[in-house]
Amino acid sequence: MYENEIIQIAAKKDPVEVYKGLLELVKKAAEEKGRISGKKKLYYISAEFLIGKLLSNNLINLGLYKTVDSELKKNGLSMAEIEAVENEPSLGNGGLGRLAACFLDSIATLGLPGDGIGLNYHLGLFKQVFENNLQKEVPNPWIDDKSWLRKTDRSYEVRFGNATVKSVMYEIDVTGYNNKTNTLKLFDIDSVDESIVEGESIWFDKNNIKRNLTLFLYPDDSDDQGRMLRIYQQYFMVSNAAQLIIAEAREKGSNLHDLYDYAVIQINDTHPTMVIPELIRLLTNEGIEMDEAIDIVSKMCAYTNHTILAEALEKWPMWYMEKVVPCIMPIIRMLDVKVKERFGNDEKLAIIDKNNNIHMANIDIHYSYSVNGVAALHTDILKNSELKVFADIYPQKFNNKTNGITFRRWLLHCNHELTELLESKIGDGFKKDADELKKLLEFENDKEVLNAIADIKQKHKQIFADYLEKQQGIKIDTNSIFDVQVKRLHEYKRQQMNALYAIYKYMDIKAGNKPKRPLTMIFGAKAAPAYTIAKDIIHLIICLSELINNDPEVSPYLKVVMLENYNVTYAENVIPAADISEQISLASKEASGTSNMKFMLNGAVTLGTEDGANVEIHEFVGDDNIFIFGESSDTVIKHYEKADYSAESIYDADPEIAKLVDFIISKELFKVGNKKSLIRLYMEILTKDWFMTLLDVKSYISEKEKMLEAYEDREAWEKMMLKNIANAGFFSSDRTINQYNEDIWKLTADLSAQ
Ligand code: 26V
Repeated sequence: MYENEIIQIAAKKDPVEVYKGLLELVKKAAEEKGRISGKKKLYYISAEFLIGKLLSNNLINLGLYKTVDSELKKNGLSMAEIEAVENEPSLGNGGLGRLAACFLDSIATLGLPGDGIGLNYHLGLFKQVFENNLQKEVPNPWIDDKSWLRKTDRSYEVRFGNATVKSVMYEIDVTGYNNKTNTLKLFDIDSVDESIVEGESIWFDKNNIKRNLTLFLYPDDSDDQGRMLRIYQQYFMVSNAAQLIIAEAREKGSNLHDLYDYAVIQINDTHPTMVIPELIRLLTNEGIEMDEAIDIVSKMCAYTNHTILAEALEKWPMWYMEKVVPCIMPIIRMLDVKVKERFGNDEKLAIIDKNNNIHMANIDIHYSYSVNGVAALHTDILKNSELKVFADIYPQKFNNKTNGITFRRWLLHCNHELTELLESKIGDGFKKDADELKKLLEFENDKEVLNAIADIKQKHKQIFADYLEKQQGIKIDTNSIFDVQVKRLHEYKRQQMNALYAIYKYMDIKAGNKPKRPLTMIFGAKAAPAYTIAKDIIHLIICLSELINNDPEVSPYLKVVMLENYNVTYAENVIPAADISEQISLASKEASGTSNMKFMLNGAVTLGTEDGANVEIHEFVGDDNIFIFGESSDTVIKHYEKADYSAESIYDADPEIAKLVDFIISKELFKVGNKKSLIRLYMEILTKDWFMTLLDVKSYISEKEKMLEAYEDREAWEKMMLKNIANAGFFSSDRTINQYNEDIWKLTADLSAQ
């Protein structure tokens, strides 16, 4: 298919021209595959879709990758050169946005009619640059003539309190693997003005909605105006979604009384919550009685919770909402009154609380038919503690859907060598049925296969080392152990604990204990612009890398690397190269984690707490193929309940721990770092330590030492790698999406392409 076109495109030789040729070809091929159709359709509404670069992925899904790759080679080009032309859109913060992108891939691959709905942020999330060992945020423009966006003529009016805007809808094709396509629909307005951004910063006039509405993803919300802008964005997204859903259902013959037979909405965290009142409003405008409208909408909406952190559960002051979205306030009030009529004045169940704050998650839980968590432990915690009051009144609504990742991107695309090895040993059934990876277990004692797995890892360590050198000019030793922690920066994820390990190791080497093999500690993380302590932790890590990497006594044995602007592309490079996967959140706090699954699939071994999906990974691989440490979630939850955790008493009682913490304010670090920032972080850990770093730091250090020792038994380690790969099948997002469909969406698959 398309062979002649591919030959002609590859012959252009210029990477930009080749890229553009392939872009058009993919768009055409996707169009010719046809759209997935069906009476009932899923609308996956999400403020974030962290889609990554799309060219390779689309070529794989359309079955064109091999032809393109070989034609490029004939012309002296590499796929990597062509991929480098594409900008990576940064339309997400982290796990939640990347999950949405993996889900879209699986939905299309399974032939389910389902589109993503979101916003077309012009400058995305900020791009991270390091200056004076500190994070600085600059805009990340991505839209140009090389992007995948297609402008449509769909447009809706959206009314705010002080302005009315007209939307434009863009589309990006979502190709299914060997299947037809769905679309990601991104709404925007024509009047957005990138020139209002001040210089190379992320500052802009927050008042002018017509010019800033879709400028950035989650602009700094540390002030009222920033928070209000977020409500503008959210309402703009869902009002467009609601109008689109009604229009598409009508086109298919709905009389609106049966809207739930045509559409199901997955609400990705609370950001799209206002779709509930907005749909109710639109249906009543169409003459449907209020109670019936509520009933229809409740039968259409399902909500996914992605965090139990109280501070991350959105609640908006009523006066914001009155100002920004007055149209839906009467509906929200009424929804609140109905809850109070039915359940009394229990504050925990209220939509509008005594302080006139609107609790978005509570709207979702009362007025959807499904509420799910994203890993078994997370759902249990929701049901048994965080959302217990709700689980008691609506037990039938609560369910678990353990997250997953798309194997097309996180294996086929990012690790061609491993994919080929698997194909040659177990056939290619695993690409559609991930459970078939289990067949690899037959080879657990096969030296040739074990060596091949180790060789592939080594090859990727080299590829990553070259990439890192090109990106940041940093050289690393490919014979060292690659120990990787890449994820958003948050105290609960405890990058600071990993930094304390670096301090421990530095001191140990200084004391004369030279490790058998060098260790390369790799971090990648963006911190929210207003999250001071997170930025202090980044500062500490960069300072440690400066100190350690420049110390001739230590650097042959230890290196610390902070990846600049960690993004999907960086992830695709570093994950196949990792030996150790750091998943060290405070037990009970990480809802699922998804990088843990990506690392496992690529043969890294997990060093983790019993948190999120680590618990399920542990169950699948067994005690011998994972390194677990730290206090249990039950213990942690009890500490919070009793408020009896004190970092200071641990510090006082244990001089070894005190020594590590004290190093944060040592003269060595003051020499390379910012005193104020380091002292602030030191005080935070000593006097607050909300996420209990010092509770687990000792068991973390000893488990990590055990793991480094285990690495030296090469054959045993290779077996561990194999067992991790072989047991990763459950974590395919195809499995997750099948479960969403069977239990929640109940869509009929369009299998006409197969
Ligand atoms: C949001 C915020 C916003 C305000 C300040 C602090 C804060 C902290 C965390 C969040 C998290 C937002 C939701 C989220 O991204 N959750 C992630 O979802 C992933 C996909 O389900 C899951 O794997 C991660 O464990 C979870 O953190």
